[in-house]
Amino acid sequence: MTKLIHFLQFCIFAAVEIRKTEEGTVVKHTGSQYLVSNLPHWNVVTCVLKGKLRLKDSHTTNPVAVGDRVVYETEDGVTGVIKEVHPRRNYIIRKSTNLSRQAHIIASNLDQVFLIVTLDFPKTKLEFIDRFLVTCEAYKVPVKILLNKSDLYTVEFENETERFYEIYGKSVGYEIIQTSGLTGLNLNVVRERCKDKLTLFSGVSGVGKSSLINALDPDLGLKTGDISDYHKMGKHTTTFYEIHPLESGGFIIDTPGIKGFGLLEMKPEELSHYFPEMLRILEKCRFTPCTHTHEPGCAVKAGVETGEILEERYYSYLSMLEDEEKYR
Ligand SMILES: Nc1nc2c(ncn2[C@@H]2O[C@H](COP(=O)(O)OP(=O)(O)OP(=O)(O)O)[C@@H](O)[C@H]2O)c(=O)[nH]1
Ligand SMILES: [Mg+2]
Ligand SMILES: [Zn+2]
Repeated sequence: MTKLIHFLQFCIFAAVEIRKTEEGTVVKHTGSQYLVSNLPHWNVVTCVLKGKLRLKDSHTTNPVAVGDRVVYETEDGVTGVIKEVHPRRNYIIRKSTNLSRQAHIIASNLDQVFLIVTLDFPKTKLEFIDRFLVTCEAYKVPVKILLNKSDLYTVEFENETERFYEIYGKSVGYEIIQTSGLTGLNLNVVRERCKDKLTLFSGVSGVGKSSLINALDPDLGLKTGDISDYHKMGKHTTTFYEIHPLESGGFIIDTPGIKGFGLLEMKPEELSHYFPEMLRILEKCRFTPCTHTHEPGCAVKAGVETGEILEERYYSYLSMLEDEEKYR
């Protein structure tokens, strides 16, 4: 009997010994599998989620997102089970429409976001850009704009390009980098900005996210798609969220093109805090809080009159405010 007990004790001890607990970052999520790596190194382990983690958070469709720091158990160093997700430093989240109950975490623990935008093939709508930027501001993730496919913007786009710089560069204050995956314009600037950082590349389908990442590091060989001639829209080629190591340093997350971008619940009086150009002057409004719609002595409305706040942005603000009130 004692021998048996000793044998059992040995077995338990051996099992505990073999099963190691490790930490890593989720670098890809496909269906039920999560690839986890010990960043900044690149030893990838294929993991599944422990049952109860799957049910943990009913407000999001994905309890574990790319970028999450996780604790997992592994016996062979090749496969493992995720037991715990560390609290997120930050994240970017979206609802597919204003009506959807659940939200999707795009990625977490980001150093910065590059919003990839095009003026044509496809044309990125200002409404989309503004909603995306508001989310970055609300979740405190630094964001830069890459104005991509610059090779296409010949003289007929001169005014549009200038206006784009006036709005997002001069008035709001974001850094804008003109890029082209095709000609290689400013790729060195982008490589420099990506060094030692985890950068999310996001934007609508077809703006050239995967092509740009390939141009930054041709060894990655990511799949790219066409633009439909008729609708001038992308075809949703990238289907997974995935972190890639860049040869020149840093890590980039390629993502599927975003379709709709419903805002998350925020208080109407809070929204203008996420428009940097409004945030700078809103303490001059006579009333606090002010929704900058009907209140007398409103500094934001006065700013629209003088051109300090640009009309395009103010209209975006009003449309988001309306949505917030409609879907509350
Ligand atoms: N003219 C021009 N075309 C580009 C450039 N970058 C990408 N393209 C083209 O745009 C199309 C879409 O490129 P992708 O890299 O697949 O776009 P994506 O943003 O990754 O699209 P999704 O994965 O669907 O979200 C392809 O036909 C590319 O050849 C560019 O800088 N200039
Ligand atoms: Mg892609
Ligand atoms: Zn006001």
